[in-house]
Amino acid sequence: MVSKEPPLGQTDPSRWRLRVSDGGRHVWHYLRDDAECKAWPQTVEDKYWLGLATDLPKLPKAKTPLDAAKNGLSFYRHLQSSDGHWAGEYGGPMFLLPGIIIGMYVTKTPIPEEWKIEVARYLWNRADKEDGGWGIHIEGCSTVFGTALNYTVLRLIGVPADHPMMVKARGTLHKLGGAAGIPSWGKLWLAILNCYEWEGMNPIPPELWLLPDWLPIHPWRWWIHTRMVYIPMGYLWGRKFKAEMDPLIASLREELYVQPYESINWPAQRGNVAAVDTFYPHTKTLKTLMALVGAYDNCHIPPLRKAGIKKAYELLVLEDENTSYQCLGPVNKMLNYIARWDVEGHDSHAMRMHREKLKDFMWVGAEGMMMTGTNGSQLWDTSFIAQAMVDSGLAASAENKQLTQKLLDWLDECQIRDNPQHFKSCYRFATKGAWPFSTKEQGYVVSDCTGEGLKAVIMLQENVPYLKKQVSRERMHDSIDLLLTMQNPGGGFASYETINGPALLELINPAEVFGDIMIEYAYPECTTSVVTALLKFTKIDDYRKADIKKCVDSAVGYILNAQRLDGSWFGSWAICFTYATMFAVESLMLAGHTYDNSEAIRSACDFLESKQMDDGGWGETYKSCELGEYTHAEKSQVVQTAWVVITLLHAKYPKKDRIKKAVKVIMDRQLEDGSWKQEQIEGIFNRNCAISYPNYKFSFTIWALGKAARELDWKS
Ligand code: LAN
Repeated sequence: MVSKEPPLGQTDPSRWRLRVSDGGRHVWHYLRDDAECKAWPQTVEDKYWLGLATDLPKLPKAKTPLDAAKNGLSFYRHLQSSDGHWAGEYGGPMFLLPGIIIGMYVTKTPIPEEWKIEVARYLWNRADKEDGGWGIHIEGCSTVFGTALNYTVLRLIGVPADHPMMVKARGTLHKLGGAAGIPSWGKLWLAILNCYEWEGMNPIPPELWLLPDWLPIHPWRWWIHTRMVYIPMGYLWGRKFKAEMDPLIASLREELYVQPYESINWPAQRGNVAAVDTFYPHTKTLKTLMALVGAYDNCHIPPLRKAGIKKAYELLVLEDENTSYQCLGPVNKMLNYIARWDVEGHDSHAMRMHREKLKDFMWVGAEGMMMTGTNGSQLWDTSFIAQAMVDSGLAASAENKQLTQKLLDWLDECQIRDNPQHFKSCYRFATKGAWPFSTKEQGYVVSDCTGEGLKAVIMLQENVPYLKKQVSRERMHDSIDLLLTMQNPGGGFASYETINGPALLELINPAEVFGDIMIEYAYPECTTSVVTALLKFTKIDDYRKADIKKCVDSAVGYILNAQRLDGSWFGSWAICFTYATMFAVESLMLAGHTYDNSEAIRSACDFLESKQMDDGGWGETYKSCELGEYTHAEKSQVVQTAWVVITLLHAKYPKKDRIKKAVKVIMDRQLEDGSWKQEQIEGIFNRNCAISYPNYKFSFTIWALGKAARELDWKS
């Protein structure tokens, strides 16, 4: 570490409170007033996430897996929010804070003092111990993308350029070639800040939105995250938006590059992306396309450009309104924010709403304040603990009654009842009957979130006698109807929509740092989640039985097809093979496959067996996702060990001693208060960026322990 103290100091951690409202919306508040602090005491939930001592009692050491599960839950119940869901720190990516800080700076939105202090502390804590730079995510090596942008953030919030931490980070940036070689999304943020010239960027013509919908490359066919980001990008590029010049920006222009700003040949930087940053290099197709679009741009037709800008703006307004200004994710949130400010200035209703909803993305953790990957992972985390509690029998016990009731209330409230307000006009998929990933307000369907939400509700309502059947069959039918429309011709399910564009579109993926982002793909995790939900539903209801059977049969065909020769499934949304294999085996088991009758299950078990570590656990790193090859972690991980225990129990794997050894790993790592320590990062997206799911170390461990307690004989 270059300096012993964070550059702007630290706020008083005892003044932070997480306020939960409106169906899971969570916002951190800093209380300056002593009386207010007293009137609103910190909860265990607040303290836990802030990294403060929770002072929960030591529990008697668990001797059996069931006791360990109970101890786990007796800790984890204290983290339940007042409205019934579980909140959590959804950090990991290191390219999000720059969006919010640059976005607020260029729109002259005041940045609260406590944010500045805690953001600086976060970046200080997260700087690479050796070189002082930042990567694309918290476990990655330093890159130009991470270092140039986070360096910029620190400067914008008031850290001086001669601070030792900045000197070191700048040295690393310059060694990597300076900001000229930043990937295209970084070029965009710097151009918006007026620290990079727009001619240094490949064109993003908003006219694309004027093309007829039937064209195979029309952006409505792209993966939703990609197109929702390229809408405001198109607007801002079309407008050549840039921040008003000031002395700080002038200074950054000199700090970020290895040569004087004025001497940089900007058009030559379009294809300049540092080697450390490149995950998916520009293809020949993209280069040719960019040359053509560049030629068009030189002689573009102004009324057409104007119409493209207008169309992009209309679409982003519809997105804001559909999501109550949360937006699909943090990147389009901030780009939309800037675009709206450009048109409406500071004081419109839209800008006030947008400003309010900035807070949802700012999370304070033990290391400081970060911007999160979405406005939370509320539904996702809550539905797993619900299932873990039912599967382990803990939901039915008297001491968990209140907690379980609140949990169901929240899941009930979270289901989306209608289609989006603006629907076909902005190419949205239906949402009636959906469960989202985070909150109802954010309002997007995700296939597996709907699957997990539905499963959680069915499991609670059918297995916990004291709960009312709050979610009616009609509402479940809405979910079924929706899920059935999400299947792709090959039987698989994608994330937010069906696959709407040709795979060849990947050849024009312009974001060098991500892979597989241009269209939707069928994913084993999404498909298996939907299959298990459908199969659980058929056990309680006959609705659309024949349609469900047909859907499940072809989905199972897809799952079997997606199995690798070594018996594993590749995970796209968490790390990695252990994760996807868990989902796949559960769904195959529900579809009638067993260890005895199914080669697929046996080979999955063989695969997992071959990766068991000496201590009995499993551990893989994010490199598995990047390389497509199982990559052992140095040490086994409780979360991945729990996934495998669940898998092997589903499979009825006969070598019980191996499972028991793994269960012991989870038990041995449990702390005296019933919790588990945070280990390596758990999640991934777009092949190359890791993301944290800190709640997994509770939901899946409790689930594995509870399930093992019920299904294995612990007397012998
Ligand atoms: C997520 C988080 C949840 C995840 C699962 C539900 C786990 C998955 O099974 C389906 C895909 C989904 C919904 C998903 C998609 C991509 C997201 C939204 C993220 C990984 C969280 C952050 C990420 C988003 C793309 C980050 C913003 C960056 C951009 C590249 C726009």
